[in-house]
Amino acid sequence: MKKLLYFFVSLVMIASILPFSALADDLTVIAFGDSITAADKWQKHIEAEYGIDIINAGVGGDTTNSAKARFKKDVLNKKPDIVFISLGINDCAIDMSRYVDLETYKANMAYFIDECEKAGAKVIVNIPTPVVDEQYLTRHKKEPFEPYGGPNGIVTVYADACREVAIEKGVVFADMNAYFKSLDGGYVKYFPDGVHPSDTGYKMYASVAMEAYQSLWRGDVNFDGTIDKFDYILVKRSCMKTVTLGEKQLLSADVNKNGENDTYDYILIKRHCMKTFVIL
Ligand SMILES: [Ca+2]
Ligand SMILES: [Ca+2]
Repeated sequence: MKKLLYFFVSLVMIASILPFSALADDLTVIAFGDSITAADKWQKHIEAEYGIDIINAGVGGDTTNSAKARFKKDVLNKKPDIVFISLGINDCAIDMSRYVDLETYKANMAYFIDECEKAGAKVIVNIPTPVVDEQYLTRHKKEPFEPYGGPNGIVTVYADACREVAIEKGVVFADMNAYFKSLDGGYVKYFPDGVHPSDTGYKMYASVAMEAYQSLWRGDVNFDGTIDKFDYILVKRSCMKTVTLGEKQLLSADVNKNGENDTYDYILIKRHCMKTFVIL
């Protein structure tokens, strides 16, 4: 009798899970940014490796000001579920007319985040990558950057401001700036023209972006916005091979980030539900 009851309870639970599984393959993901995004290279790495299609809404040379003019058309009107926002390097080109001052940059970033969230989308902010002064200065005047100790000095100021806005707004960010700067042997070799990543650089960029993407959904395997017993059951059954999870669900299910769907994952989800552990 107990077994039969369990069977029916399970059926009800699975039925309530199924519609969300379908949703997993219908997510509209947009990358909104400048030339680093317009090149469509980091997105292609994500598509190839994880099967996640990303709409390219990048325009070369864009600042947050110029991108604002096309934001509604290129982002909001497409009804996105997830938006990567990747802007800032052109804003801080202090020697050029397109320069956007720091306060305006912060206000624009906050505006993009707010509008995406109002439209029901989750946001991932890609913190601007560092630049290589020597190559950068072959195309820009040197003097305006001197108060900042060079072009990368001002990029760092904008990257820090970008991170602050993301933290203030409570959205996920992919810290490209900190990541590249922390590499053994430095970041210079990954930016051959001083600004745009090399093929390897784009691959690294993609892995940092993907890490942020995964953290949006970690533990929330049925994508309903909460981590609860349904997620626990899904992951446990996936381990028992009585349920097959989609690719995106498998990424969300890997709570302990070891690249596998295993016992630890559903134990952590259970502990999260019991409030003895917090999935970040
Ligand atoms: Ca859930
Ligand atoms: Ca795992």
